[in-house]
Amino acid sequence: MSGQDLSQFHQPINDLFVSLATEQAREQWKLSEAQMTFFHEHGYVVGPKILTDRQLKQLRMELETLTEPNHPGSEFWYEYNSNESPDPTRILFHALGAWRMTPAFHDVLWNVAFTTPAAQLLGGAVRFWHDQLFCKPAMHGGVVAWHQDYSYWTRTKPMAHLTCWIGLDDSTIDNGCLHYVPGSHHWDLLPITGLAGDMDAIKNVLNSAQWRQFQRHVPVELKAGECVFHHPLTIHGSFENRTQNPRRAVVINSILDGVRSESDEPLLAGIPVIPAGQALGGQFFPMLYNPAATSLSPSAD
Ligand SMILES: O=C(O)CCC(=O)C(=O)O
Repeated sequence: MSGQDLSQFHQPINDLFVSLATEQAREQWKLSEAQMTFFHEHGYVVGPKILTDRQLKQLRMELETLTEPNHPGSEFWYEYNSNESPDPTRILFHALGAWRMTPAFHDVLWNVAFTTPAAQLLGGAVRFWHDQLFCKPAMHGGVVAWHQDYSYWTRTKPMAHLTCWIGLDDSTIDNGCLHYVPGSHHWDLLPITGLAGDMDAIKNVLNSAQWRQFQRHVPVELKAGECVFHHPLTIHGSFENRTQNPRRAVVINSILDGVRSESDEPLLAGIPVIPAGQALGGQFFPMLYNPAATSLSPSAD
């Protein structure tokens, strides 16, 4: 069923999120020096609560429509897996491209509460790479196996990428919150061992020192609307949802402006090629925030 492709709009459509703010107003969203140090040391850092209850409610409502396979605009997904897990009794809903279909998933990209810390962690202008939805239904939600995000993104260079994971529900050890291997962002890039299904597959590609470090992985429990940022090499994964409620999340993957295509194939399914060597930009990779642009008007591409 056809809908409007919201990727043609490079600023928010509604006023649910604040997208423009003075430097002074952005202060409240900035990570402290201690948080920045923690990120550089451990490869992840818990950020602020970046969604209000009203925003959460709207995102959850839109998510419900997006999980119906033939909803309006479903032709715009880059990837859509009602269950990415190989086990039909363990469900992992995983989809890329929601920003093109519904207003809140579109507008959340420009949320100052996200763009401000993202610019600090990237060290400059924040450009959009893609979004992801990860949802584990009540009682039988599947795992997200241990991985490094950049192993899926080597078609873009240099590695100057950032992931922001935002809970749409409280995430806990019991419902399958994220776990990180602190310090693993200093490791080399490991081979892909699969995204859904096998939590043990990672063992096959770790050396003995990495295996020892891996066993010290830590859970990050968050309240709904809170976020955690991680480095593109930080090993992370999440276990099953064993609770009576869903565990849903939206992920914003961003890049430092200037990251280039490394491929003459489409970088995401169904979009035009950005030839190798050319910086990402245009309709599908909008600028989200450029701290060097002083104006309060929306930034141009
Ligand atoms: O939501 C999850 O459990 C996994 C998220 C993830 O792997 C990611 O954000 O890269």
